Amino acid sequence: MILIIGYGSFGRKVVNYAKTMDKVVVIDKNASVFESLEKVDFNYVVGDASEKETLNRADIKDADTILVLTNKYEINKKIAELVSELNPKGYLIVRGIVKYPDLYSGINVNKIIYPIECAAKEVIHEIEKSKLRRKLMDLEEIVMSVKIRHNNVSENSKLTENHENNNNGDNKVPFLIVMHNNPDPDSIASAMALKRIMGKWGVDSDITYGGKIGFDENKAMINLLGVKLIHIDEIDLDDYVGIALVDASSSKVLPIDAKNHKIDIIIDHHDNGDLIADYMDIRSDVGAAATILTDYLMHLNMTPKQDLATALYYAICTDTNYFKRKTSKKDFEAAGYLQDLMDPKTLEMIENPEMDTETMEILARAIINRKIIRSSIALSYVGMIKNRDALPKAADFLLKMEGITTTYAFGISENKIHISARTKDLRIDVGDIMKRAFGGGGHQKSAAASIDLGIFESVSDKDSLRKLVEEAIQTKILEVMGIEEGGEKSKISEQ
Ligand SMILES: [Mn+2]
Repeated sequence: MILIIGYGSFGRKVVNYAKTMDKVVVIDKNASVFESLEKVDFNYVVGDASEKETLNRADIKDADTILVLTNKYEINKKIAELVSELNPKGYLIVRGIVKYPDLYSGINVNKIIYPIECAAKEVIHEIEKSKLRRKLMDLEEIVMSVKIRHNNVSENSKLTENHENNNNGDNKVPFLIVMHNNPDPDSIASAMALKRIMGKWGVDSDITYGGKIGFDENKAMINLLGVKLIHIDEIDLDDYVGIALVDASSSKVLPIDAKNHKIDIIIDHHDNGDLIADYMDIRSDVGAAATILTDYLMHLNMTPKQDLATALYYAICTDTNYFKRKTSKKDFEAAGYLQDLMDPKTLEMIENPEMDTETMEILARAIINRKIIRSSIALSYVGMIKNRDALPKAADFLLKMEGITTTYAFGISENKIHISARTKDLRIDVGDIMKRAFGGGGHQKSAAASIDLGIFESVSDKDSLRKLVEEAIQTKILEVMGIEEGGEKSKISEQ
């Protein structure tokens, strides 16, 4: 039972909602407030709730929740004192006043609510919404202005068709959406969403990237969701009128010379940016750019289709490391919204992509070739590799072995020795080790380095090369880790 004390304008509202949830009993000392009602579909008691007798008449002991909502604060306090005495187990909610923050001190109150504050918060929420609405209007305006520029270029090129015209305007696409080098799921999903939004406004766009699509998960994401990406090497920037950046605002991570190019749109969540654009939405408080774009879709009433919802959801998951890294309320909101729209089966396939044979072979070689030092460090030379992404996987894989807490996997690709290191030992900083040993870098838990093959390049015999590389890398790593090889040698075993 819910007991509500005070049937004024506020109490009335609360009663309307509460009676859909449970049996409601209302107390008010003014009988006329009930008389004016056409239909009374709750129980009520007329009387002064600051008196025990009235509370007992309302069966105070049966109440699970008691709300004290009159607008007389001194009276509320009196009632609250009495209620907590008569029904100490009930959940007591009282109406507070900001002016007297200590009004209920010493009383066992579960929750104090401030109706005016609540209303003010709602107003703020609406202001935020109106700000975003305004922002999206700006975005649309800029997108449309690029479309107009694009139409003009097309017209002009038609007029000059007979002249030595090198750029046929008909081939031009209004927008190029540029992702950062080696794009991750967040940049891919954000680009997809922006392309969809522009499409809704009738503006075409292409998505481009530099570097390469690493990780099998990212490749699976692109293949399974049918995302069309064009490598920057196949792009002529002159074919585009407008440029938009997603998940990036720093010229250092982009495949184009962004500093010497007009940028129209930047949507990002990194705060290290050095670029400016006509439209900028950089929110460093959110965990993923996909959160910002999901916010856009929600406000534009554009419910994302399954493919886009899956991409955005996966993007938020990976950028926040499944909500373990910096995750804001906005990220949770966006993920919650997308969860109902995405396809869990596709997500499962993206998260667990089929492994290619080469990677599998390299994992196998990492296991077979491993050398265990001090029974917790695994070093493994995997030989020649075509796909360098297999190395970090091999290092991860070795870390799964019983008793192993630090791993180094290394192999040769394009005249370089590449090394990937992992550790779950908090006392070991592999980022620092890779840096000191080979000038590489990374974090405490994971790091990598590459060094020139140098004089080893001339060694043609596979076995000799293997011995030389193994010896050199191992010696250097152990030296930097402060492990004396001589004294330890007996402990090195080829299990
Ligand atoms: Mn991101």
